[in-house]
Amino acid sequence: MTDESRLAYRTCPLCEATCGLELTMQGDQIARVRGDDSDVFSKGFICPKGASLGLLDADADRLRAPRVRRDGRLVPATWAEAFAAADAGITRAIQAYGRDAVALYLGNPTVHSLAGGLYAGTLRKALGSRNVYTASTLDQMPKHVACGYLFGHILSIPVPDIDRTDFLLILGADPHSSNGSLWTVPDVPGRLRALQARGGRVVVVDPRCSRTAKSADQHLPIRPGTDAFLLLGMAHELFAADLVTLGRLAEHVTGVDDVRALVAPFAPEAVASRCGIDAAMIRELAHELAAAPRAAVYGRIGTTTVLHGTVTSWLVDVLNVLTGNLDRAGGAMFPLPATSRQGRGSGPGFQIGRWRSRVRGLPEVAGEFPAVTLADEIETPGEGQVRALITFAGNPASSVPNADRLERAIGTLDFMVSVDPYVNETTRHADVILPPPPLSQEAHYDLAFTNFAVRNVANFSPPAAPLDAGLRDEGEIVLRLAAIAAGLGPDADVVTMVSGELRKALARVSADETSPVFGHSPEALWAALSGDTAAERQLDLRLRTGPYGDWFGAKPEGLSLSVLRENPHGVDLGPLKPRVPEVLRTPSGMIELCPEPVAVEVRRLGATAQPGHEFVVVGRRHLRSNNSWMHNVPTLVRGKPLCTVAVNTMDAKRLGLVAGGLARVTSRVGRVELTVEVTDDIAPGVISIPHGWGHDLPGVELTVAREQAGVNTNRLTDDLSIDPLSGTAVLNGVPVELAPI
Ligand SMILES: Nc1nc2c(c(=O)[nH]1)N[C@H]1C(S)=C(S)[C@@H](COP(=O)(O)OP(=O)(O)OC[C@H]3O[C@@H](n4cnc5c(=O)[nH]c(N)nc54)[C@H](O)[C@@H]3O)O[C@H]1N2
Ligand SMILES: Nc1nc2c(c(=O)[nH]1)N[C@H]1C(S)=C(S)[C@@H](COP(=O)(O)OP(=O)(O)OC[C@H]3O[C@@H](n4cnc5c(=O)[nH]c(N)nc54)[C@H](O)[C@@H]3O)O[C@H]1N2
Ligand code: SF4
Ligand SMILES: [Mo]
Repeated sequence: MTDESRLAYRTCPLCEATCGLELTMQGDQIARVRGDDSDVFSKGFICPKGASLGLLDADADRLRAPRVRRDGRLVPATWAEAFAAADAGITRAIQAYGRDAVALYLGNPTVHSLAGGLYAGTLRKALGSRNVYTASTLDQMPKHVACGYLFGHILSIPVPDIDRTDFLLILGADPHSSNGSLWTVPDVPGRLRALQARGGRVVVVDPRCSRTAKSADQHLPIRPGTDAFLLLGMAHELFAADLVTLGRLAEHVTGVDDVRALVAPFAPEAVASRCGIDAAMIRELAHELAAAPRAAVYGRIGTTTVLHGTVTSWLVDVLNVLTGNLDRAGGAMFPLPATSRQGRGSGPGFQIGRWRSRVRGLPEVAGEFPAVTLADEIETPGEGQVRALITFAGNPASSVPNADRLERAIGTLDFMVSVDPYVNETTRHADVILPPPPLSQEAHYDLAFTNFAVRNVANFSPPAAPLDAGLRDEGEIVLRLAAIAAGLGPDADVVTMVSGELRKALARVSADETSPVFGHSPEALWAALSGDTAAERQLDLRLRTGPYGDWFGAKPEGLSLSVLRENPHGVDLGPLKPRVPEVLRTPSGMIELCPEPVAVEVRRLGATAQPGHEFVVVGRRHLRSNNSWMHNVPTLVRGKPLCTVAVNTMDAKRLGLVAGGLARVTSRVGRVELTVEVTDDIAPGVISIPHGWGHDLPGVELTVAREQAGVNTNRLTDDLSIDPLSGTAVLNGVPVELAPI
């Protein structure tokens, strides 16, 4: 190592907050990580995960060469051998059984990288299989469906304008721990404090008194899975007390009277016993929301990964609309990312079920099937049975309900290839593992989370260090898999392939009369693009033709990749601005407040019986953990074990459970045994277990994580239990039995 050190700036890709990091590079290694005080968005904020980027990159268990299975063992191989093996396995499966026999699972980190943002779609298209699965149906798909119906596009998701609001109602989210989700908001704690300091109020609805709930002005414990009832009661009260004020949106909303009729059976008295919040409180909350000058309702994991996820997610924005808070400063607003195209105010709208899954007949949503049904498609014989699997940045054996069953199913596949840096619970079953480079060696631009950012910003991070000899750029790895899936073989010229795609895109924009470069010659555009790689040139095109772009010279002050390179701390594009009606893509050009598929579910909800389980399990997140894959960083897992079952004090006493002792938790599908934490922070009848643990399976090569293995809570969650509209797994509110050991 040399003494010479230099600073490099980059956007943290580990969670949705997109903090700016300042890396001190010692040679090509990260010697120190700090929050970038000059970052236009995060202004120096950092969390323990971002601070561990150097350790993550240097992790000794990170694969630095591909692995290929030989005689049953995963052994190091050259890239040529690995791609040849991938080609043989995928081509054989397609030729023998057809394209649907090859399933694709796209995991959470695919939305945190340029490789995923630009090329996951290329891989999907090249594969042409209906068996596409992603983490979305373990997460936010209900929000996509609700917003698809309401606003016409699955990415038109409003976010609370935290810096200007006076009242924030948070349901089923703990942004103090998660740093925000579908809400890109670096330094949530600081911004919430500022909200309170200017006289605003924060109310948190959560069965657990989370870190966010502790910092809030009010915490309302709710029975898991019942937020829909609370929100229906609030909507009922808004109508009953004549508090509905659409404001500027009045001429852009249809279906308000239909919603009034739909919520009629859900008076606060009728829903109180369902959600465990009393009627007077529900009324008060509705009045407070209506009275606040500027307010926003926000729901996350506890409102999506539940039985009525789509209805609940829809209600969140129904309340924003009914109180006149949608699309106004300080309310719930639509960001306008630098790489987006502004719309025309209407479009084809949104639908689900254009095709159905083979075994359970579940509807396609956004082109994919529910992750919970992957095991069915692998296990059930017949035409179209899944025989091979590609995983890209996913750990489904850890993340998907009824994990034991999915694990067994994955073990029976003819072939599996994974793009992943680790040999973990999932990839231990792979025949080929293709590792991406350390994060600091990749260029980064946040294509996904700028869609949900509370300020419009743009940051580009060039690689902080050159690619290690022996590694491949992740984009190239994914493109090569796409070429293999397309039948072009393992040695296809992928650079020419993407250049061809880029030239087609240039031809399209220059022929599109709504594009700012309509009529330009594609050749001239091609010559004007900058970027060291095809990915960077693609990014340059999107930035330059985007809403803040330089439009290839027409707006000389506008954005381009070169401008972002000159501004390593990012470019601030200002606070969010109203976007209705331009943002809408519904056929009517209106906000369609009462979509019939959602209304059907609401009517059904009224008729459901009150379940009588003694215990239900919910999840939680910890600042030092990140889903299933960051437990191999010693500084993050040091100290008290994070994977425990939290039990209410009274429940513990009654069952004879003691802090630090062991409990057995049993559900319809499985059983786990883990350490008990006794606390008043969780409501009686509810227990909480974090996900992403259980690293002690045979063959897992995670030395540190193995020491603090924990158990996989998805051995309890039930693959038969889903939100009917979105197919999203029920991860919160799962009935279980609890007993001491
Ligand atoms: N019970 C329960 N289950 C849950 C949840 C819950 O709250 N409760 N949460 C759900 C949610 S919200 C989500 S998003 C899913 C997440 O579940 P998954 O989509 O399975 O993703 P992760 O657990 O984040 O695992 C990421 C995988 O990508 C690999 N990886 C990390 N970085 C990179 C990279 O840069 N490139 C590549 N190619 N690979 C990389 C890791 O080694 C790991 O294998 O889990 C879901 N499962
Ligand atoms: N540190 C850290 N940050 C992360 C992640 C991580 O694993 N660790 N994962 C990232 C990912 S993939 C995602 S999707 C986001 C998720 O971001 P968040 O949604 O903020 O996730 P959680 O921290 O799990 O908070 C969910 C809260 O919902 C509560 N809850 C459970 N069931 C219910 C219910 O029925 N009703 C209500 N009202 N509340 C309920 C839980 O008690 C919990 O406090 O976080 C992201 N950020
Ligand atoms: S909050 Fe998220 S983006 Fe910010 S440093 Fe932590 S992991 Fe990175
Ligand atoms: Mo997630």
